[in-house]
Formats: sequence, structure tokens, C-alpha cells
Amino acid sequence: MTVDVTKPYDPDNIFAKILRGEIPSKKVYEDEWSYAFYDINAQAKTHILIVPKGAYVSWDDFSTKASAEEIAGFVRAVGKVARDSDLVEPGYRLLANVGHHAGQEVPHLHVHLFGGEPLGPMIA
Ligand code: IU
Repeated sequence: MTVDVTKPYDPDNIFAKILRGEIPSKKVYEDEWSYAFYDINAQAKTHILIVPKGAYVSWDDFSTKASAEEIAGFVRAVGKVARDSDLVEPGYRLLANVGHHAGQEVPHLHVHLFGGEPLGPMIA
């Protein structure tokens, strides 16, 4: 089932549980605003998910409701995770699925970070 981004945030979604430590995850990075962990079903040699700690369903929700401080913190965290994973050179890809057409499956905003190998033109 893909995410209906018009629905209110579900505090019991799987990434909310990961953020609360109720479900284990392989942590990559954490700061005041953001949490990063390895995707359980890696689609590239390196596949990390970065999520804001705030309760946002999607990029649309986050970009319209989050404070400038939260947005800046999250964007910087995404860049830092990529840098700390030594992906800046040779390169990496960022992806955020929003809603049905993109196939978003988890109703808590997450940015996929792919890298560690040549990625081809696109990862679906
Ligand atoms: P999507 O953009 O919502 O389609 O991506 C969801 C991702 O979350 C997908 O790559 C899953 O493998 C990943 N994931 C996870 O890492 N841990 C989980 O417990 C669940 C999904 I459920």
C-alpha cells in the first residue's frame, strides 16, 4: 500500500517506532533534527535513509510545515551523512518518494541516499 499524503501523520508508523527506539535499526548518524539508518532492503551498495525527527508524512508536509531551522538542520544532515560515508567523490544519489505515483510506502518523510557503486541513470 502506498501512502496517502493527504492523511494526518500516523505516530505509530514504522519509522516513528524506529525514532522512539521501539524497533531496532542500524544507525548511521543522529543529531538534534535528524536520524539516519541503513535501509533493510538495500538497492545499492550503500543505501541509507535519512529522516527528520519531526512528525512529517512527506516532503510536501515537511517543506510546508517545518521551521526554517528544522529544514536547514535536515538538509545539512543529509549532506553530512553523504560526506561522512565518503560518497561526495565518486558521487551519490538522493531520492524522496512522495505519495502514490512515486510508490512511497512509509508515511514518515525519508530521503534515500544511494552510492558506493555506479548507479546507472536511475533507481526506481
Ligand atoms: P519508500 O520511499 O517509502 O518506498 O521507501 C521505504 C524504504 O524503507 C524501502 O527502501 C524499505 O526497504 C525501507 N524500510 C526499512 O528500511 N525498514 C523497514 O522496517 C521498512 C522499510 I517497513
